[in-house]
Amino acid sequence: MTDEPGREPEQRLPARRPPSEPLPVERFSAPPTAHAFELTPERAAGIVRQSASARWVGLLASIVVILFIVIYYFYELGAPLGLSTARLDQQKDVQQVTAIERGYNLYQANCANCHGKQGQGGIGPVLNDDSKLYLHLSPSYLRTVLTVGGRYVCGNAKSLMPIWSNAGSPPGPLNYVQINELIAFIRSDSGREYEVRDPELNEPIIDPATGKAETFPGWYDKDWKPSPDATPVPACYLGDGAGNGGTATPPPDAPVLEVAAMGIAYDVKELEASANTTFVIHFENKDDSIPHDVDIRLSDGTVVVDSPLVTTIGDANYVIDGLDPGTYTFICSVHPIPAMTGTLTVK
Ligand code: HEC
Ligand SMILES: [Cu+2]
Repeated sequence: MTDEPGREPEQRLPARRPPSEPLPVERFSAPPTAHAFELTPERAAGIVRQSASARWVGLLASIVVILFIVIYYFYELGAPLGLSTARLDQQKDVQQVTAIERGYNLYQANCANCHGKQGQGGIGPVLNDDSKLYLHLSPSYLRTVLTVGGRYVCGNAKSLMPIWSNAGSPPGPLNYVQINELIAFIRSDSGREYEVRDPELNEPIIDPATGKAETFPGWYDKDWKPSPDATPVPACYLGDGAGNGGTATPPPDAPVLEVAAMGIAYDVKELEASANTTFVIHFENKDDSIPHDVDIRLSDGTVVVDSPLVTTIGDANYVIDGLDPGTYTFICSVHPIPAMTGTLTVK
């Protein structure tokens, strides 16, 4: 509505009515029963019934409130006997899983070409190994190696492994969060499967053949304990004998077994030796800049012979004093993978 300027806006009050005759006042009267004070038995019973049901309502309401408090308490803090986990812990777990799944993608993009898709080793040493994850590859050690670079591992100034963290000098390509995600992935629970996620969309990658999300297992077995007589993992993966292979001169008449390594694989799977007789393993490394060796272990992992590494193309004679009869494993300590594992039978 538009008001013309200068004019008072119309007052919208109810229109006045002419005063009317006062209404005749009606008077009510109650029947005499309403004035009676005594209760009939039926009414008395009715009142008792009413108040009883009011108490019931009150009781039920209290029960509902108490149940709510109890249920909410357990919902927040977790039910007893491990029936459910606390909501806060659930949230933490979700965040941890997210970090691991991102760490997986970072690892595949930056590390897998040297350390292997499953961390089995390659140009770089094995990472996915119980005995290494147990103490050696601790979160703080991983952080240091990724900040200082590969030279921290064995003091090799020309290490192939660059600095990864942008906190290093010179700064690497990965930020603090990404380093944490890598560490979370390397130390992820080996008893669990995690989803492979598209790095860009952050959605699970569905395998068209099965219709299921692709998964990967964690690496770190929290329950793993080294056997009591196991040798601890050396600080430097090249071991104490870091060098260029065996130096011992074999006795002239000792039998010689030939083993070669190429493409991170041995060329033989089976070796045979006579019991209690000194023999020689002539080992030839054909992989440029990839260290290998031939250690001899029992089936439970106990090291019987710890041979020095041949760190690049070259060869070595490992002289082995007579062994007891039995079946042994010969294995590369840098790459304890099936391709670098074989059986030595001593008869
Ligand atoms: C160019 C190859 C290369 C790439 C890529 C690479 N590394 Fe390495 N890494 C090495 C080498 C070689 C060593 C051994 C250090 C040395 O003596 O030079 C090593 C050592 C390590 C070690 C120490 C292992 C031990 O036994 O102490 C860790 C941990 C490691 N790398 C993690 C990573 C992670 C995580 C990434 C990805 C962000 C990565 N590396 C990428 C080559 C590589
Ligand atoms: Cu090897």
